[in-house]
Amino acid sequence: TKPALRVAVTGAAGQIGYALLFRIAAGEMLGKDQPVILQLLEIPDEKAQKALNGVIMELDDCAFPLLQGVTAHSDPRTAFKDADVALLVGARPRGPGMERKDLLTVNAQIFTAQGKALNDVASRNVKVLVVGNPANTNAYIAMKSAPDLPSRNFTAMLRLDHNRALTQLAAKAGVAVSEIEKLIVWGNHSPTMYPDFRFATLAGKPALSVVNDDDWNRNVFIPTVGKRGAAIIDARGLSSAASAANAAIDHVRDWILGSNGKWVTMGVPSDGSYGIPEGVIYGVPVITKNGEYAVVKDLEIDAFSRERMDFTLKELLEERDGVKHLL
Ligand code: NAX
Repeated sequence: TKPALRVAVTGAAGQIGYALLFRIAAGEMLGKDQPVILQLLEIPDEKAQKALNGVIMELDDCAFPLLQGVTAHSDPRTAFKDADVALLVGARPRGPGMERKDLLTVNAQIFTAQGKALNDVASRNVKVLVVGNPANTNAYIAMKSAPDLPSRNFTAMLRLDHNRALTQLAAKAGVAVSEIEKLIVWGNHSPTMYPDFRFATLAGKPALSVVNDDDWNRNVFIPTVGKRGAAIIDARGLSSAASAANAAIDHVRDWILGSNGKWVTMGVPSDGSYGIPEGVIYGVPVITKNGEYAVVKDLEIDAFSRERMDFTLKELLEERDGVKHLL
């Protein structure tokens, strides 16, 4: 059998953690033949640690054949030790009366510390996925705080937005989600993101030949995908958890095991293509193979798309400027 991979998960006692850990332990993220060790981080707070212990008791009670160990941590320097994969889910949510600027600042402190810890103790090829919001900027901060690790290994989660867009397009076109390829969500994981189906195919046919409805694109598709997080909170009274965990699994599984030639969306540090300044963590189409991703290049960007892509970029640059003095 293969040697176990170490998967660190932060915010492990939170609601996404609860929807995520059991699926990782069941082999849904790294493969049904891949043993795993879970290294779980929570804040030192007594209640959080007690809740984390309860989650571990339930993991124990599943007797997962692939789960070779689980440890609880309150310090990122022990949680990230030798980690092969790090899922940074825990973050400070916006509290009452908190400005966006304050949110950026408290999270910058968390992700600076976690980036440094990854830099010092994780596997030299650790693959990092940031889920905790503001995800792109948190990933940027962690990347900047880990100069000894490859920047390309720091990614942010746009996959939930990608999956949401797949379902909206499938419903409009009357096809199965599995028949859609080449969908993209550009930019920031925020309502400014730009879901783009100009290159998509439906069962091999250009999506634009089936769904040629500019009004639907502008006034239904883009806002529905962009505001889906808020719609879930409104309906459930809680933010997306199972679908977020599912997207995290999709993201890491495809990154490590490959996307079989299909396009998937990942937030990755820009290499300068599409006019996105180098290093900005931006959602782009990628194809993954053998543990690496390659950005799909040279797609034509029309005037409407340029405008949308610059709009979401502007927000990311503002977030970056807001934390510059802390890095
Ligand atoms: P919860 O509040 O249920 O859980 C978060 C957990 O993280 C808590 O148990 C908390 O104690 C812990 N935590 C906070 N700071 C920590 C730190 N410094 N180290 C370790 N643990 C820490 O939130 P949940 O619903 O699980 O959501 C987690 C994050 O995902 C939030 O920031 C949320 O905004 C973000 N999301 C991101 C999505 C995306 O697509 N990128 C979608 C879903 C979700 O909204």
